[in-house]
This record gives sequence, structure tokens and C-alpha cells, in this order.
Amino acid sequence: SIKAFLFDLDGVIVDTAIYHYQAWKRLANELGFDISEEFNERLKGVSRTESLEIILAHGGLVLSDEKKTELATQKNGWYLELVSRMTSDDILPGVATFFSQVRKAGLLTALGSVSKNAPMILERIGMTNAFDAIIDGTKISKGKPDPEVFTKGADELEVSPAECVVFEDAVAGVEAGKRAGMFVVGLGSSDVLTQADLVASSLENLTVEDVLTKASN
Ligand code: B16
Ligand code: MG
Repeated sequence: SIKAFLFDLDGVIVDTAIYHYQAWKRLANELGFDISEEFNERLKGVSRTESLEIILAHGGLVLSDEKKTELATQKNGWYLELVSRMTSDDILPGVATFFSQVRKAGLLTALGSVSKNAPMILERIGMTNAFDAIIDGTKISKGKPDPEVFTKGADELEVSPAECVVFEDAVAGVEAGKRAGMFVVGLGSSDVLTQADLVASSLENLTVEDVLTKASN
């Protein structure tokens, strides 16, 4: 039976994906090219260094490791400027109600984010205590679609993968959840999140009971 819910951060709890996109777009523009919103889908759930590699390949640029470190730091600075203004008002619709249902159902919770900034963002929005375990970019060596972020979450909660449900908005994140052997709820479009076991447009359109029923079938 299901014992734990594992949540992605960006695009599930808060919409920081838009800030990552704005910061990467600014970097690409300064390098002389552009990235579209469609292209940005490929960056969701992917680590900072890997995102930069994908962007540089897109722009046809080959740079030294030193330059790459400099650019990643620059992007993170712009990103931090954008997220520093976040408050609990930025928590996505439906999250608070869903989390109160999760608690009532007696389920464990974990954050599964590859972002190194995740703990700071949870502090800003006042949700640090909503999680029994927090797995962020500093605790893992491989980004999504590698399952590491979710298997570590299950380990910290001392539950098995089959007892976990993952909530994800990104293609790479859905793949990570499936590779971890978990039931995956995709939040977004079923045309994009084809690997998900269940898709809803957001947590606002889901109840814990729905998820538990579908995940137990
Ligand atoms: P940072 P998630 C991911 O977070 C983002 O989706 C991805 O766009 C970002 O590059 C990555 O975190 C690393 O973030 O630069 O803050 O360490 O979706 O796994 O919550
Ligand atoms: Mg995400």
C-alpha cells in the first residue's frame, strides 16, 4: 500500500520554472542567441550544469570549463534575484488543501528536487516543515531523469519504491519516478507527460483519495 508522497518543487509546489527560464534566456541572449518556451521543457528537472550544456549546444558554442562555471554562476545570481522576492503567496493553487489532505491521510512526505536552491525556496514560502525528508541538489550526484533523487527520498523515509507516489511536472522528472519504480502523477498535459500513470493539470484538480485509489489498482 502507499505510504509516502514525493513532490518535485519547481512546477509542482511553486512556479520557479518561469524564473529559471527567464535567467537562462537572459544568459542565451547575452551569448547572442535565444531559447524558446518549448525548448525550455528540456531543461525542467535537469541540473544547472547539464542545463548549461544543453543551452550551449543549442547555440553552437564550445567553451572552456572555466567559462562554463562563470556562466552558471551568473545565471544562478539572476535566478536568486528573481526568487528572493517570493513569499507564501507564490505557492501554487491547490497545494495547501492537498497537503492538509496528505497529513490527514497519515502519509509521509518528501521533497525530490535537483535544485541546490530548494531549501532556501522552501524557507521563503514557509513550507520547510511540510516535508518529512528533503532531497535537494546538494544530496545527489545525478539529476533527473536519473531516479536517484526519488530513491534517496524513499530511503530517508524508510519506505520502499512501491509504497511511493511521485508528483512531477517535467518529462525528465516523470521518467525519474518511473525508473525509481514508483507510481507517477504528472501535473500538466497528457500530450507531454506520456510516461505518467495519471495526469492532472495541477494539484488543484486532484484529491488524495483519487490518487490513492488509482495508485492501488
Ligand atoms: P538550481 P526540480 C530543477 O528543480 C529545475 O526544474 C531545473 O530547471 C533546474 O535547472 C534544477 O532544478 C537545478 O536548479 O540551479 O537551483 O540548482 O524541478 O527538480 O525541483
Ligand atoms: Mg519540476
